[in-house]
Amino acid sequence: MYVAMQRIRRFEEAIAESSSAREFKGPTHLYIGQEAVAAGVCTALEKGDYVFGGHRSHGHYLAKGGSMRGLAAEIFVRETGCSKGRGGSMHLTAPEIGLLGTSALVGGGMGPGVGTALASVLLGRDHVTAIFFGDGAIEEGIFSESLNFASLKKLPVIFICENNLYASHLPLGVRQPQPELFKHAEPYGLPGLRIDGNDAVEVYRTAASAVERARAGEGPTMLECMTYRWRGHVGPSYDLEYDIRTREELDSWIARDPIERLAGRMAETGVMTEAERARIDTQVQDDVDDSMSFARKSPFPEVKDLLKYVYKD
Ligand SMILES: Cc1ncc(C[n+]2csc(CCOP(=O)(O)OP(=O)(O)O)c2C)c(N)n1
Ligand SMILES: [Mg+2]
Repeated sequence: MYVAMQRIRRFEEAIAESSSAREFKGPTHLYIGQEAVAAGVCTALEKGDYVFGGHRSHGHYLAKGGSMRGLAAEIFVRETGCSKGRGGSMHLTAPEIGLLGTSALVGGGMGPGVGTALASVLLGRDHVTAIFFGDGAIEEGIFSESLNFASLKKLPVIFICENNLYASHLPLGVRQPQPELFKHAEPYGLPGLRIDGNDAVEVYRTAASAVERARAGEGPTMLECMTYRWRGHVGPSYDLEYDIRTREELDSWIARDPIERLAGRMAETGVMTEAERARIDTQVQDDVDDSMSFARKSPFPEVKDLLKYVYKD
C-alpha cells in the first residue's frame, strides 16, 4: 500500500508540474491527499476483480496495477496511452487489470459497474466489482437506482464514496440536508459504513470484509471514506483564491497525510526502515520520470484514425 500511494503521489506531482508548464491540454483532476482509499481498496481486490471510476481516477488506475507509462501517455493524449490517446485524464481503460472504464459523467461508473457485477453472477464467476465515486455522485439519480438494484439482486459490488467534502466548488453543507452519506445505504437494505479514508490500514481492513461478503454472495456494501483533496477541483492550483475553503482547513488535512501516517506506522513497528523507504522512493521516482519522458516522446493519434475504435467490429 505504501508503494501504491507513493506511485500515485509522485506521479501526480509530476503531472501537476507538467500541467502548469502547459505541456498537455485537457482538464486533469488530481487525487493527491486521497491515496489511501485507492490503495486500501485495491489491495483488498484480486487481479480478476473489476474497478470503475470517475473524473478523478488516476489513483484507482495505478493502485489496481495499471501501467504508469500508459497513464502518462493518455494524459498527454498520445497513441501509446491506455485509451490510445482518445480519452485523456478522465477516460481511462485498462481491461487487462480489470479497469473497464472511468467516466467524466459524475456517477457514470455506477450503471456499468452494477451491470458488470450482474454479468459476473450470470456467468458464474466470482469476481467483485469496486465502484469509486465522489460525494457529488450521491446527488445523481443513478446512485439510487444502482444501490437498489445491486441490493435486490445481492450483486458482488463495493460502492466506495470518497467524501472529500466538496463537489467542484460547492461544499457538502450547501448541497445535502444531512452530512452522513453512508446512511443512504440503509433504505436500500445494504450495509453503509463511514471510515477514515486517510488511514490505509482501516480502508484495507474494511474493504477486505466487504469483498469477502460480496464474494460469498451476501451482496453489496457501501463505504463512505472521509478524505480530502489537497489540490483544487481541477488542475494543479489549490483553489484558495476563490474564498471557498481556507488555508487552515487544507493544513489540517495535510497534517493527516495518508502516506506519512502509514510510513510512520511502518517505521514504528519495524516493517520499513529509513533505508528501505529511501530505496522505494527512488524507484518510484525513476518510474515517474520514465513514464513522463515516454509520454513526451510518444506520437499523437493521426487525424485519419479519428474514428478508429468508435465502434468495435
Ligand atoms: C452528470 C454530471 N453533472 C455535472 C458534471 C460537472 N462536474 C464535474 S466534476 C463535478 C463535481 C464532482 O464532485 P464529487 O463527485 O464529489 O467528486 P470530486 O471532484 O470531489 O472528486 C461536477 C459537478 C459532470 N461531469 N457530470
Ligand atoms: Mg467530492
